[in-house]
Amino acid sequence: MDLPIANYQARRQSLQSNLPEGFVAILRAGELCTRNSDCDFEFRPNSHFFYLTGYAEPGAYVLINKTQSILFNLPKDPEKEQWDGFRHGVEGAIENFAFDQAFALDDMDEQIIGLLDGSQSVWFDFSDDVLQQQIVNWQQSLAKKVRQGAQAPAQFNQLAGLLGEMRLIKDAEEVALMEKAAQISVKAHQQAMQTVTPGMKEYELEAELNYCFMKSGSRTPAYNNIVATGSNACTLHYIENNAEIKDGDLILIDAGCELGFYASDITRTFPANGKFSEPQAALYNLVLKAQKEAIDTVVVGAKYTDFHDVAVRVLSQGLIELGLLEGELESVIEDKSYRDFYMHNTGHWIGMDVHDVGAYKIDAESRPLKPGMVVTVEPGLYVSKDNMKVDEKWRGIGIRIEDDVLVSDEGPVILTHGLARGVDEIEALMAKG
Ligand SMILES: [Mn+2]
Repeated sequence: MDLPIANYQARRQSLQSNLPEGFVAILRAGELCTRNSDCDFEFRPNSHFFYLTGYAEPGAYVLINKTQSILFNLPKDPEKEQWDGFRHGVEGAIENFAFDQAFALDDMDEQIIGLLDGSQSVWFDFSDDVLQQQIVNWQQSLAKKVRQGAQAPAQFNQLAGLLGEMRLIKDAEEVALMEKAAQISVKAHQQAMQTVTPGMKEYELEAELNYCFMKSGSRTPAYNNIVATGSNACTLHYIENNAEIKDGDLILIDAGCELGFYASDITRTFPANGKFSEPQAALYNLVLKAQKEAIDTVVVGAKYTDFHDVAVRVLSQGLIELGLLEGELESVIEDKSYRDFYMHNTGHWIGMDVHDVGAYKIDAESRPLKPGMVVTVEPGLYVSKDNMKVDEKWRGIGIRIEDDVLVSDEGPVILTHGLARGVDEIEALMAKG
């Protein structure tokens, strides 16, 4: 499900043409992480690293300079591979991944120190402390050899900013992959809606999601599944998923699969017994109105913050009309009293990471949307069960509706299309279950 190797090669070439003479960029896939004893967590390579290499083995490093890209990886070792699985090895890295050179990890220190000699600047992700320390060590080893004629690079530059900008704009193949991931997640949400019955545990619905993801070609969710029944939905990152689903509850599911290292991210909220109560439907319809108007604002040239502002305006107006907030619309927005019910932003970039890279502001200003950007649009309302300021009928209701939206010259494109959103649509889908 990965992209063609030529795509990763083209990204490295793009980096080579965008960075100055004498640059050296270094990235790493990351190491296996112990769960306990000799059992590891499932490995997923660092997204920046994978974006430039297409290479998913743990422990690997890549060095890119003006003229070549060099991979450092685990060498072939039949005995180790018998236990831990296939390795591409040094030859395989060159043959199958189009690197100019490759070396075994054991040779990395010596090779990198040699490659840094005479270079001007080293580019890496400053958030990676381990890599940062290694780079300082390599640079220092070289600096000790100046009297023998070595020339150590004197500049360190943040690579993450440039890669963030590259990854922010998705090409057609990336969009196609993201739409595929989105459509698997659509199926999983449909399955969950059609399977639920009061009395189930939240994790039983989570099982439906994971089953559907994996049966459809995805190896893993893109983030921890949220299956929150009743007032659990008011905990924004609820992942315990072990409560019993009660008749009359709304269930909020925020879940999306990862496919080819690209994420999808969907939230739906639906009634456990298949029928929204009147107060549930009133708040639901308000969130839906906010989502629809926000999505209409995801257009080329709009500011990134515009769709959030639209959602806040619609939600605030509705909260006043339903009697949950008092006062004039402008003052509710101004004094942020809507935040008692809506305390998060309306979306985020999405790509290889569910909360994807790329700056939200340029020169302290919210940036304009461009074709190829993908955002989530996810307004919600959360009425604490302990909120004594509102009528009892609203308490404990948590609702969010989230879709993934591509910015395009033809207007907003919902990649998560086809999933029931309206009250009638959801009830009809659940009745068929
Ligand atoms: Mn999201």
